Formats: sequence, C-alpha cells, structure tokens
Amino acid sequence: MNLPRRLGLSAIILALISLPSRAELIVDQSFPPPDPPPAGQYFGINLDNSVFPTSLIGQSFTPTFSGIDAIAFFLQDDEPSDGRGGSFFVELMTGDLSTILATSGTVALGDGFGAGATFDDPKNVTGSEALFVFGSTVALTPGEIYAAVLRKEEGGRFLVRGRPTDGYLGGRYLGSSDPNNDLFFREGSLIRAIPEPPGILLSGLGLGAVALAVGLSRAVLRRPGEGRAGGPTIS
Ligand SMILES: [Ca+2]
Ligand SMILES: [Ca+2]
Repeated sequence: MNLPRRLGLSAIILALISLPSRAELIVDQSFPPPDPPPAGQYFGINLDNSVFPTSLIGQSFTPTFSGIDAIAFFLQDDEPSDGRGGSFFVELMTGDLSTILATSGTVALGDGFGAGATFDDPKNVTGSEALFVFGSTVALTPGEIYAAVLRKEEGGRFLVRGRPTDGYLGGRYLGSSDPNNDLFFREGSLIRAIPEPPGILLSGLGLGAVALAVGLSRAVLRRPGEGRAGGPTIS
C-alpha cells in the first residue's frame, strides 16, 4: 500500500474510533417516574402559556454538585393528532425566583411526543423525557435551592408530568405551595465529547498506526537507489 492510501486508511480509522460518545447525564438530583408506573398517582401541568400565562411551571431542587449542565423534564403532547409539536426551553433561576442564572437551548418536540399508543402505555401517565442543555456549565452552590422553569416558545398544547405525592424532598413543583407536588425531572452534569475508555485506547492505537505508516513510508522512500515511478515525493 502506498503512502497516501496508507495515511488515508489510518486517518479514516482514527476518525471513526475518535468520535465522541453521546452526551450522558451524570445525575445529581432527580425525581424520575417509576417504571412501570402505578396507575392514578400522576398529574399533568398544561404548558400552554396562553392558558396559564403567569404561572411558573417548573421544579425547585437542591443540588449537591457545584454546577449544572442540563435538566430533563417529562413532557407529553396533549393533542397528539393535531399536526403540531412544540418548542420549549428552561430558565434556571435562583430559589427565590428573582434572578435568571441561565437559559437552555430550545428543544423542538414533534407532534405526539410522549403520548402512548394505547391506554396501557406507561407514557400516557408519565410522558417522555426531554433534555434541556445549558450552553456551558452553570456554577451552583451545593445545598442552596434553585428553580428550573419550563417555558414554551411556540407550538401546540403540551403537558409536563409529575406526581402529587412526595418523592423528592429537596424541592417542589413551583406552581403549588404543597411540597408533596413534584414534577418528574433529572438534573446534573454532562460528559461532553469525551470518548469511552475503549475509544481512548483505540485512539492511541490509531495514532500509533499513523506514526507507524509515516515512519515506514519515509524509511522506504529514503532508501537510496530505489526510484518509484509515479509515486509520492518528499521534498
Ligand atoms: Ca400535537
Ligand atoms: Ca417535594
């Protein structure tokens, strides 16, 4: 195999095995829906701000981590066959709701998101998870209370799901004074663009393959008296 082909193959191998793994949430605080969910213990909050324009739809929480990258809520299209999805984002606020600390990217959810196909489908009572990621890590003080407020940018009628019985002691659903009301959520840090350990090992092998290919090729090309018609030249 000549030098360009050898380098090209090594570069392709290196690129393939160096691809970052999917961003993964390292959970700090959470109140996930039980799986499978028992019947009759859930509530849904209407995210249509035209119906409840002033209500704060969100959840307070008390982190133990010193920062947050993302928070997930469980959403459900309340009109799954109207051809409309919806776009949503999250504002991270101080616990007294006086200051917005950060705003997540907007997440677009398709028509029917989180809606179960049958009445037996657990999604009908829990919705599905939607992850809202902040542009960079937001510094938090462990042990202090913070609030994540869900906002609808545009689209159809959606619900955010939670549970009226207490499962999370570090906060509550913001629209209620009852600490027993909690939205389902997960928040924490993201592992961003870091290869899995086997990937790191293979990346090292890939770099080694490139170095080996370059070294061997240079050795071949520098061997005196061996012209290679049409081959690459080294200046
Ligand atoms: Ca819809
Ligand atoms: Ca609570």
